[in-house]
Amino acid sequence: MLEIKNFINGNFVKCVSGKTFDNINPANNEKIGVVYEAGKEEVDLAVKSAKAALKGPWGKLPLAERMSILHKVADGINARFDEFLEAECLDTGKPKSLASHIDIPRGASNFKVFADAYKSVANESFLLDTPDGAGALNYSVRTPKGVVAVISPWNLPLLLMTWKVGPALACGNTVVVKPSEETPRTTTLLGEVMNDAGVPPGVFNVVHGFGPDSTGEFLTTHPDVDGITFTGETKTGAAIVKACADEIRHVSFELGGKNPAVVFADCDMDKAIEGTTRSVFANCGQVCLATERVYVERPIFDEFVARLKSSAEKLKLGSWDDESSNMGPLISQEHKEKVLSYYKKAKDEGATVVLGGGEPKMSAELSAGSWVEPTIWTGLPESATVVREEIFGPCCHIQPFDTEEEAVELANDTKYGLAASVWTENNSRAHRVSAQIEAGIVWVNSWFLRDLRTPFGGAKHSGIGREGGVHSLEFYTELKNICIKL
Ligand code: NAD
Ligand code: 6OD
Repeated sequence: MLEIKNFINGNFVKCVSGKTFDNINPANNEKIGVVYEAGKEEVDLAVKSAKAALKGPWGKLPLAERMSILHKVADGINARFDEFLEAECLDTGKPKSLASHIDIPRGASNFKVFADAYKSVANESFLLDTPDGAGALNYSVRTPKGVVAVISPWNLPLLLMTWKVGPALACGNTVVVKPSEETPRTTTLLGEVMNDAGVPPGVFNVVHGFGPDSTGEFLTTHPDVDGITFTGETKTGAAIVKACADEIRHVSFELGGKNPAVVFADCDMDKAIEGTTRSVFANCGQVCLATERVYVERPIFDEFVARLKSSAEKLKLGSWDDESSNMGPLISQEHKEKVLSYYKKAKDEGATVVLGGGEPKMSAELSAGSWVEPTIWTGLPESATVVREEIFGPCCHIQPFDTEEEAVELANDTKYGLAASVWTENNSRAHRVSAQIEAGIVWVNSWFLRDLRTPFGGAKHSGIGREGGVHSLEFYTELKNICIKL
């Protein structure tokens, strides 16, 4: 049985309490490893190691050397691509067709992109007139924030963790990462890659465990943590803010969503169906950017519903290593119960079930797994529970609309503001509608098309701050102005 340990100061360690929890494969609900749960003592050791490493070799490395080490980290992930792939797929159940195209390559490129981006970032300077005529020179410099706590979710474990660790290390910080308890493997494997790449001990640390009253809370309340970057549920974000309020912790939050797709009658229907099939069902709907509300202009409503149904019917649920499978299970039995409770609620509240709505029949080896059917509803009012709450499953509700104004209003009628997709071949409309949608990112005629130089984050309840490209500098560095009287 695989033992998954904490990674502290360059070493893999168990924990003084000896406390463990199970690592489960959600495709068949079988135990595939044991994870050592970090208590207060291990979290303290990890934070202290990170603090010491800031003052040690990492803090003193010339920029070019730091960036070259981060390139080696990316190369190290790619060199062990198959190991990362298997670890990610066993933890999540996701098909390798998905993880080999998205999760693992992005995990590697998150190090290269930020290392390259920060080599040539300019800072501002201003000459100030002074009464004596000699003037003063102001210029800004950026210094690392310090010890950064990275708390990551289970849906895209390596991708979302490295999306934060990459820029944090590129900016000269050190990190203590707490991956989701559901998906500890790839973060742990990254410890080996860090050692091989020559990352000094203490720069990258991993502590395993849960949230409240466990590793996550011990980390976010540790007095030597300088900033917390978190991806996860909105209510967890709120709990973290409360837990670290007394210490005035800097936070960067990427939170939940209830993302709309707006499909106009002038769209290219083939593209809209292909894109919406991905945006609703990819990763079994467990993508924060996923579409759960689809608004379709009335003249094409019936055709769109019929075609999305037929496209979703072609999805093939199966084991991660089945080359033909393109949909995995949900992350856990607990999440399956949650998603199925929404499926039931949709029926109770009067939905027309266009597709799915229950549990699929799987083969004997997979029958104990966390599988649910891809599901499409129509006919619910906007007040229905499944139209308002984030489900994080492979499902959507489709609603007709009559005017552009109505479409924008419907899209914005949510407390969330993470992402949206607009499907139209009318360029003016694309600009006009995108500008009015309250979201951190609006895709036109595409979905999850990522340029890592661009700002990424959520409006409203979907987050605090933006990361990506130079925007990550705002969180991962302290910007200081130096004023020299001439
Ligand atoms: P979650 O909030 O349950 O857990 C995320 C992480 O926080 C885990 O590591 C967990 O152990 C930890 N945690 C939980 N409670 C904590 C506490 N009190 N203190 C410290 N740490 C704590 O989220 P999840 O279920 O892992 O992920 C799904 C959610 O994440 C969805 O809501 C989804 O929309 C959101 N998400 C958002 C983005 C984004 O970019 N905006 C990306 C991915 C996922
Ligand atoms: O692509 C990214 O950088 C990113 N943060 C994606 C988030 C996906 C949410 O599940």
